[in-house]
Amino acid sequence: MKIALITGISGQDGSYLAELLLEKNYKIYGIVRRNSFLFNSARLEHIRDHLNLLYGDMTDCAGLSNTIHKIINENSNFSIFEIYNLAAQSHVQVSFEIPKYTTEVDGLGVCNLLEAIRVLPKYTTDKIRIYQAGTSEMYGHVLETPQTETTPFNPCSPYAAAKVYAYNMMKIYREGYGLFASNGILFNHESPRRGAHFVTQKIIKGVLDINYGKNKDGFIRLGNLYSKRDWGHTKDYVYGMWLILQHDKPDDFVLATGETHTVKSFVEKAFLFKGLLIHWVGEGINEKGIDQDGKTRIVIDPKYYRPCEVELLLGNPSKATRILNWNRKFKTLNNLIKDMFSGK
Ligand code: NAP
Ligand code: G4F
Repeated sequence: MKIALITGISGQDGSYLAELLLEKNYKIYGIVRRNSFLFNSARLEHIRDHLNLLYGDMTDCAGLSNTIHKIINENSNFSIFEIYNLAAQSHVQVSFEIPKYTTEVDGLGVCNLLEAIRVLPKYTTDKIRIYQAGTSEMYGHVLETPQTETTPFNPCSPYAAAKVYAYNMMKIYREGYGLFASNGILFNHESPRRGAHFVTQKIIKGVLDINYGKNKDGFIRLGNLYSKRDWGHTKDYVYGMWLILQHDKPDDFVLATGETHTVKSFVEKAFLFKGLLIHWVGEGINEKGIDQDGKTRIVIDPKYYRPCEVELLLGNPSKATRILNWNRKFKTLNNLIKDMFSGK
């Protein structure tokens, strides 16, 4: 019997990964944070009855340890126990506002998890595999393009610094204690379930609101239009996470599309889906996106600028393609945008 624990199961990636593992007949546990209503269940409603959800928080080491013991005790005959650590304060700009909290969850949270596993008997740890949700943000001010598994990290946000710590802890516990501990280095991935404050979803929802006359201003406020991102579809990336843990040994893998686009280009493509052709006037904070009828659709709001910006992300996924046979179903940025508009 295969069992899995997903931290961050209520998030974008967690919900798609849970669907994938259900299809593969895993018994799934998930850690959720209590909130004043119950927990954030919006992305899980359709599969809620098939999941075993437990309250927990990455900052609570005793709680994590108890959870892992409980799962092992409930499933004494398990063959493999896969742990996907997806929980994080995942917004880069927010990490500048709450740097210590971000470090505690995204960095020290991984130490808490690894320690909870390390102290288990060897015959148990030999059946545990851990995936850590590493990120292309770790490359920061990039030192090489395209970025691969050997490109040095050069983080430029509290979020990225915490993720580099977590990445290193995974390697240390792999090399030092022999744990099956693998890092994914995932480039940006999006979907209809993407959080509303990430740029792609903000643009898609903004275009839809304009289209349905729900946006009184008639325009979207954005920050840096010139940063470049390697955007893929989340469904392809959670499949890659699963493949990483099916490999015969623990290792680190880049998952990316190998294409990069500016935020500006994403804006143009998204508006074009609804028949609006955007051209640009002005410079810097006065730059505007105007449609074919002369209506302003994009304005710059400096509040969305970051203290440090990752200007260029472009990943080379050839190691994952070659070793894991990872292939993407969503081949183009337009495929992704179309699916995000579908809202499903
Ligand atoms: P997301 O939608 O923001 O989901 C984050 C999840 O973490 C949510 O379930 C959230 O719970 C949970 N969480 C936050 N703080 C927690 C805490 N203290 N204890 C326990 N759970 C906590 O992020 P995502 O896009 O699915 O990303 C999943 C992981 O991949 C994250 O680690 C992210 O940093 C990493 N990553 C994402 C991308 C990407 O492009 N999406 C790329 C590379 C790496 P609530 O629902 O209660 O908030
Ligand atoms: O959508 P974003 O907030 O994603 P970002 O910062 O690349 O981080 C995401 O991808 C990482 C992987 O590389 C993950 F690790 C991380 O958890 C998260 O999922 O911003 C993308 C770009 C940035 O350059 C930002 O400055 O869009 C630019 N941008 C321009 N205007 C904006 C906005 N970003 C946001 N969120 N909101 C804006 O109004």
